[in-house]
Amino acid sequence: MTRYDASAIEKKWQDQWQKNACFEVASLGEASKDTRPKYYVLEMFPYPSGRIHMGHVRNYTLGDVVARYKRAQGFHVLHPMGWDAFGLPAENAAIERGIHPAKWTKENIDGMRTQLRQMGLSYDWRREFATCDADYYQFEQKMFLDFLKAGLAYRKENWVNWDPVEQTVLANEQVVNGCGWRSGVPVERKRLAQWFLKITDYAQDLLSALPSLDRWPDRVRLMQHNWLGKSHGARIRFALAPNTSGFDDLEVFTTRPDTLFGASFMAIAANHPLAIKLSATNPKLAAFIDECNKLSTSEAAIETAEKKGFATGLTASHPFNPKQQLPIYVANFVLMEYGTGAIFGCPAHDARDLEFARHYDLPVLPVVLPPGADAKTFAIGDTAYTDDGTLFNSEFLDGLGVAEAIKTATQHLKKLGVGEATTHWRIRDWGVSRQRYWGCPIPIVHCEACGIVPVPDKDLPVTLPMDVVFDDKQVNNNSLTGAGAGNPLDRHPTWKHTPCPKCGKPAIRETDTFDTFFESSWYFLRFADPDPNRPFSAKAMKYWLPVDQYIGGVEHAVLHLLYSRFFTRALSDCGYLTLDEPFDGLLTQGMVCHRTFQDQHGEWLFPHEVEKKGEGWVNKADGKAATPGRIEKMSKSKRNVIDPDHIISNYGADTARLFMMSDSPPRRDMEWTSAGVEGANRFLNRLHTMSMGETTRPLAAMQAKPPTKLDAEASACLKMTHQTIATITTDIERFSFNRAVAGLHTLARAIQKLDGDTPARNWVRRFASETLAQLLAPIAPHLAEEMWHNFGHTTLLADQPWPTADKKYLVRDTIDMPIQINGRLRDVLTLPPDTAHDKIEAQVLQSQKVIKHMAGKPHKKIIIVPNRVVNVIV
Ligand code: ANZ
Ligand code: ZN
Repeated sequence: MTRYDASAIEKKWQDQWQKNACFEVASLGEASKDTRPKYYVLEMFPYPSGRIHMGHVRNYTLGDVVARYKRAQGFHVLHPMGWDAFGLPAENAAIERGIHPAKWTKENIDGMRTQLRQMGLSYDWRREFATCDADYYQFEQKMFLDFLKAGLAYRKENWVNWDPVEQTVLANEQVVNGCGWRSGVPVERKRLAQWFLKITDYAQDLLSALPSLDRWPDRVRLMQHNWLGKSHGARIRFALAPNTSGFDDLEVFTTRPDTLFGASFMAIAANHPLAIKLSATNPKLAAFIDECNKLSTSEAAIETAEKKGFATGLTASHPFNPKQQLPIYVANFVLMEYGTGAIFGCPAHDARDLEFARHYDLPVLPVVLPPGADAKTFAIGDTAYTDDGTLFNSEFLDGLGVAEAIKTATQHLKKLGVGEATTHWRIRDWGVSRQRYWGCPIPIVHCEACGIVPVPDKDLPVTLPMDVVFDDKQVNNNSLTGAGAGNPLDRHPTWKHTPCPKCGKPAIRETDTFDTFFESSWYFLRFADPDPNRPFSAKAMKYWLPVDQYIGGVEHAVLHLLYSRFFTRALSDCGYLTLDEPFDGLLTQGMVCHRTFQDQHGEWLFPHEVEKKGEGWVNKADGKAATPGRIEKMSKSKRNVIDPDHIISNYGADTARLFMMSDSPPRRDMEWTSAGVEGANRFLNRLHTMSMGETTRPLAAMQAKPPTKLDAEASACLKMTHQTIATITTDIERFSFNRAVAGLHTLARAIQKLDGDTPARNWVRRFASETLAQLLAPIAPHLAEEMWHNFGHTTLLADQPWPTADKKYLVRDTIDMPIQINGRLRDVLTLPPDTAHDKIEAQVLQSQKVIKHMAGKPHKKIIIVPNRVVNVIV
């Protein structure tokens, strides 16, 4: 069989689609006059790192299947693409290779655009933009100033996560297991003045709206729920001895006021005002505080670090029993940024407190008795008891359950005037300042006389200077933020010097730039109306938003997806649009995996460096055995990567797209295999050959009338074609693309089985083959278009409506009826629908399996649920 020339065919149809502007969406004025219902499908836009990888191929194919399908279904589809183009790799390229970030980024975009075009994706390329263009980021400078006016942005000095490799601040969301999300090295703590966005103002709303996102994966909603982290608890003020360094009491936040009688110590954060005060006269404490400050603020880092404390020598009184004095420690596991920066420790019922208590030999008194345990003998060993139970050792709380005891204890505290119920959020405000060059400049001027001065509208945008010097070694101590290393803006001879917009005296520009998540928090709005004169119009938002289907990686569950929900609300409050939730449906695709291989020395091998030999694998280079390892997410470090270019040039984009969709459902991880690629390619070749018109299986003329009489085989093929339309339609609606591909295979086989040259058969063959091309089109659009052309059409398949199944063919011939005996499945009978009950009974009682399981006993009753199930009661 000769292979079809994928590269020629694919190029031809890509040119045709472009020439006919098939996927271009009219600008708003005309677009809103379109009578079709709108549908906005969007894939998370890529960072222009250089080349596309298989994760991109999967993501964009998924989006393209949805977009092409919806278009054929009669929707007015917006399907755009652009570039998330600010970020650190561009700066690293500048440092390592001396290329300007702008040039590096542009070249990468050009390369990747070519690759995406080769994939035949149905984008409206006229809407493309890169977030590093001043045309784009000018608008977000204005947004930031609007946020500032609305009190949604503020500047504050505080402790931040500092990535020592990237030389910049990271948001909490960007610290993974205590390490920088990109650099992978442990994050340090540093005190800096930073700009923040008040995402906490929206915490309750972001939480309350989660249940309404019913087309989002539960997993993502749960992650956001936990990230927002609302907890109910109490604030309690513990009295200190008079004249304790100017403090009267120590306020703590707790979720467990019920455990107060088990308290054995107090602990405060290293940066708690009391600790700082005490350290002024205590060098040892000062040294301990320094040590704590090296530890990152991330929860994971704190969880794994050894729990250490410094005894201050001070004590606090127990609120219910003022005679009991609790020693106060400065402890490395208490965060200043959470609650009040102070806790009471109850070792019996909190794991960290227990670890701490064992280390410093503090009492461990249990106050919650697990169900069924004996109060006389129950003791805490290595693990704290954190579940529900009955209070004991707790005076007036004894006998209560945990929830009741929390209420009672809180009421009591309130009566004493030392505490009250409160809610607490885990989420903190979003720190958006980054000490980097390749980002959007923060439009602020610092003036000695006037303080913080927003750049006036008439002076916007503040553009990045192009003449910068990269030198990560050079540290500038005059830096305004104190974090000069790594930021060429800081060292630029002129850029940062500007007259104060207010008083005209010499002043200095903010040299920090925005976190790149700033750009991705509103790009989906811009796509709907990329007008040079405005960020977007409210009218366009009303028409196109929300995004009907968003598709991307689950790794963005709490970063990008939460920021975007916040941004949409904040922009709405600033009058830009009227919308809360930007993404109506969300599909998070699984990873593309591949087997790993190692050579004799344990070095990783690329898949193309090995070949199968007998049962095992060998290294092509030396013929020696290669060790196959686990099937893992494709990653450069383990070399288990396949270059999409290689697949596209050898097999064509359609093969890559088809295999991507055939292996597993989109949400799950999939394994890329060469056998799978070969299989997909063989199938397409078969379809191509079929469409070339074999003489033994001719097609009826294009306009031929449907025959009045069909023989049994032709009729079966016609029926199966209609059934396939119905099932593939449902499969695509449910994103069961792998099932849709299986359906295509079945239909192709049925068509090939139908031979013979009679008018009836020729007619059915044309109908079935054309339908097959139509159903294939969202997944393998080039070959489908070629088939359409080979069948004699002069129209473009991309413009054809989706086929509809004729209901009269959807009636099934047989039904599988499960047969249960006393509720347990024992057999399945295949019967015509609506079989008479006495006939069903007779067949059931003849079933060998039923006879066996009844073991000679008579049946009491046979219950038949028509066309569903039969239950035999014995
Ligand atoms: C006493 C106690 C007893 C607690 C007990 C727990 C169990 P969530 O649920 O995450 O909100 N905590 C409060 N502030 C803290 C800080 N700044 N740094 C470290 N830990 C802090 O956690 C609330 C619990 O975390 C609080 O309840 C407090 O310990 C601790 F059997 O108070 B608990
Ligand atoms: Zn001034």
